[in-house]
Amino acid sequence: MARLSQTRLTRYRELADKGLWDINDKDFRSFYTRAAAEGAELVSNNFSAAGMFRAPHRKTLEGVDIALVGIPLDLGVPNPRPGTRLGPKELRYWSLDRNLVHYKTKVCPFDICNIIDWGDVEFTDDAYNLAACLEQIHADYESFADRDIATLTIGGEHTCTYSVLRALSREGEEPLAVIHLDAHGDTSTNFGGTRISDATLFQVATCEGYIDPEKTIQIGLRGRGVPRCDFSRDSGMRIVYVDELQESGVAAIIEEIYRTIGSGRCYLSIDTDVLDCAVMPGTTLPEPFGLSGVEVRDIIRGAADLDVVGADLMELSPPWDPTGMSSCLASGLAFELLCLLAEAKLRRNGTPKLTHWSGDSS
Ligand SMILES: [Mn+2]
Repeated sequence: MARLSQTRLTRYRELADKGLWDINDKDFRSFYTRAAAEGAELVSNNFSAAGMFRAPHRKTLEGVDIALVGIPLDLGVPNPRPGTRLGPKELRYWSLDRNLVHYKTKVCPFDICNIIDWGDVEFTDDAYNLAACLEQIHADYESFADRDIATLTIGGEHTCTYSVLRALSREGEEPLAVIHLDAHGDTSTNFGGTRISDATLFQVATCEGYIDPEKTIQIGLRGRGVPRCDFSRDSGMRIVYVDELQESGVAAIIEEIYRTIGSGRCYLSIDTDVLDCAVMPGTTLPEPFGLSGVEVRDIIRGAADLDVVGADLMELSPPWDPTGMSSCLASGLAFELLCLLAEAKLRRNGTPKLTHWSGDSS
């Protein structure tokens, strides 16, 4: 049997004889070496040790740039596919399998911003009452907005985004511009007999003055969402049906995003059902003929020059995702969102700040 020469075997064995983080890639090596030295849990899947994307668990908000937040809610989901309340838990699990340095851009969010895993919004009192839950979300997100903390939210039904937009909207400031990726417009009226739901939130947010419909672009609409887009169209939102994206390509749609959003503060909201049902069965209202994971990824990357002050990934529904691959894909998109938020926050801050694992762990 042919064997490699002893000289080559010796060389390969020397190359392989490295410490865990002693990796050639200097960006990767420097971050992981620092985080390990600070006591970050970089290997184990123990949630008590490692937060979402291995961020430190913190409740204190002083000096924080970005909070990772779960909203485990599906109280307002009327169809027979509940389960989004389990979205944050499953995304946390899959987030531990992602690199923390972007493999392509070399961006490490934790080396440019102070990032915490704040945990989940807790619904203790009035947990059966959707309106009360939305008030709880609003109260928590006001504490982030008061400190200019950008949030990456993992849902949870899309209704929750209403409370986030409400908290981000400030007296005396322009209403937010919105990039909204979804199979549905979510601008219906009184759908299912309630004013605020995952079918109406962008209409209500418009009518209450939180978002500017003329600076809102809805991407990926199709199927049962199409006949319910009257308010989107009539109020001046830019609607990109999935067919337009698939015919003209992501680059052309990114140009439309910049043209619609302009240079002001904007929010990026992704409903997981914008993805094709074949790659995203784990969502409340799956729709055929949707976007690929790569298309959604490239839209997120394409938004890199916008002033994004918050982002979310909603409607992830693990009970309908028996292989876990919907959540795996969602975790990859969530990391792209984290990089996007961190770079936008760095521009607003002016100078980089570090995430620290050592020190205060309250
Ligand atoms: Mn939606």
